[in-house]
Amino acid sequence: MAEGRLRGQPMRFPTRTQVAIIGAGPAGLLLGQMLHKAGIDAVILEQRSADYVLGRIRAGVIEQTTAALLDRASVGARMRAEGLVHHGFSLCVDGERQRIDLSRLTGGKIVTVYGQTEITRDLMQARAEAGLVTVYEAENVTPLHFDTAKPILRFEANGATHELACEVIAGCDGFHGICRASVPPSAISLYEKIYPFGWLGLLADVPPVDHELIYVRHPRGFALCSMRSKTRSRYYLQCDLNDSAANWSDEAFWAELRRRLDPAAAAALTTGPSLEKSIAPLRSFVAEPLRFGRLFLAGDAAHIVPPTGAKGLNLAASDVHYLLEALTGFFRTGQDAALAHYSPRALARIWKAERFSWWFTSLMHRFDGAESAFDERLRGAELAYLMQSEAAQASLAENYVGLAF
Ligand code: RFL
Ligand code: PHB
Repeated sequence: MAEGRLRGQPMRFPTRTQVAIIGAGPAGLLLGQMLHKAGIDAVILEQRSADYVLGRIRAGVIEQTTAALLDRASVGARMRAEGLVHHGFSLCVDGERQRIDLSRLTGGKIVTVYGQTEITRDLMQARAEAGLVTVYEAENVTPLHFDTAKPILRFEANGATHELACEVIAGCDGFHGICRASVPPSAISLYEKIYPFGWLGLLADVPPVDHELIYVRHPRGFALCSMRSKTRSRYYLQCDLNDSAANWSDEAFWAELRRRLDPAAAAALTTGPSLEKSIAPLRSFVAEPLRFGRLFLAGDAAHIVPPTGAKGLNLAASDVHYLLEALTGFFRTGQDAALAHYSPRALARIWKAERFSWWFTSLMHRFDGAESAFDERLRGAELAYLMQSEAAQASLAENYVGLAF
């Protein structure tokens, strides 16, 4: 693995590649690995250090299609060995629990609980073992000339300015990245919805309260009981958008979580010191299109979903699947036409995941004054329908395990 500031040594930076990838999150690393397997050369430029990227606590639920993609990329072994296969999860609505039997409702499908941090680590390791170049701590990365067949990435590293010539730029640089911001505003449409609350997350080395996830709807607000392993738990509480994690002692977090759980779960909850506590805002966002000449957006650079349906990382993976097909077609045929399908194909799946994530978020959270009494009654009816109707549960399950590519 090449690192811009590795032990302070000067290093030779690559000057040419087929695909220049910006961002070493799951989208960029998975794309780099899939391209490598397809015999296509790629260089990744990442603004942060590898340790910083690995320190971010994010997604935890992997769809079956994402898991299959990780297998295809030859990075699925540890996920298969250490990931937890989940056949269902629970909804807890105002103290009443209903199990959603994912496998029964979807003809045998499952999800795997395996942290984004671990996927990132596996991808980084595969990249290092294959001797592929990732420039960490690359500053002021700038995509240039992507409206021509000869795009360039300019960046700074080790105190000097460098240029990387390429044929295609993959913008895998997350929501705050430079790629989407480099597109002329007249060429892009942005669709956005901001929710009036956030999620306060806590990670702790305590056994999970249940062997499956519990999504909790409660008059005090949403809560989620998740996990990373049989000994590491991840919990979330709906919180005020302007709240700060510093306002929450561990004791206050556990007490509030206990209040929102049903009595059996509250009694079973094991508490302990937090390893991490942070607040994330909730947002729905889509950029259209995803292609601008030779610049392609993938993952959070192109779209954001609120985390309620656990779709963010999985959507990044499906983008990579479609982008890989476009790029392998392009490098095989040399024809730009092969690149045309990426944006419409990826967007069709993205909007379905946006719909599901918005629906599940709207259903499970407390909206206070942000909705009318009529809307509140409708939401109550929809929750009651979901708790009773197998057809409604089948729709939830179908979306939760992930729609087919
Ligand atoms: P990432 O993971 O944000 O990676 C983008 C990478 O690009 C780098 N970068 C740049 N590099 C060079 N030059 C620049 N100018 C750059 N600008 C940015 C960044 O440093 C970063 O390393 O995007 P990617 O790869 O598309 O992956 C998407 C997923 O990370 C994301 O969808 C999920 O983590 C979303 N998400 C969650 N999804 C779930 O399914 N379940 C969850 O529980 C969940 N929790 C979360 C989340 C996202 C969060 N964020 C973004 C605030 C919790 C949080 C806090
Ligand atoms: C998580 O474990 O971080 C997680 C799980 C399911 C979600 C969101 C987050 O819907």
